[in-house]
Amino acid sequence: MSLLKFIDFPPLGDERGSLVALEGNKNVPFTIKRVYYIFDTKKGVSRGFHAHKKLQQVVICIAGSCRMVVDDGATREEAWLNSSLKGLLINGFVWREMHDFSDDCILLVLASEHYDEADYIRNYENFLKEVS
Ligand code: T46
Repeated sequence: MSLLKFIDFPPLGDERGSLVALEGNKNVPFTIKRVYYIFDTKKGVSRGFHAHKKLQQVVICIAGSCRMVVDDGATREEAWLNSSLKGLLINGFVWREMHDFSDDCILLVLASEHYDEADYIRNYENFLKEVS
């Protein structure tokens, strides 16, 4: 089974334009406790390089594009995020990296938990030990 679990968010648009609604426990499969966005990432910079233990997140690229890598310790997969109509669901114990941000990239992230640095695994060797 692929690690790349995309959720479709059909636009509720009309002749004026488009709108997407994100609702916890409806089209987002958890209660949303935190929302953050990543923008203005500098040229050539990659982000992420960590996993979470408990946290679930949905990552939506609402402008521009970037390349997302996900890795469960056995399989590594990647996909371009470039649509505001698709969210990538990332569950616990998945290593993630974000590369090749376009200048205009904005990633909107919905998270199942409040920020907790203790939930991060920021070292890849430790991550492999935890998942093995
Ligand atoms: C993830 C990817 C997609 C906070 O204080 N509160 C927050 O809610 C977050 C997310 C971060 N921070 C602080 C911690 C760091 O000092 O903001 C700084 C940058 O965070 P970090 O280096 O973890 O950012 P990214 O872009 O590497 O990763 C983030 C999320 O942390 C992570 O959960 O999955 O985006």
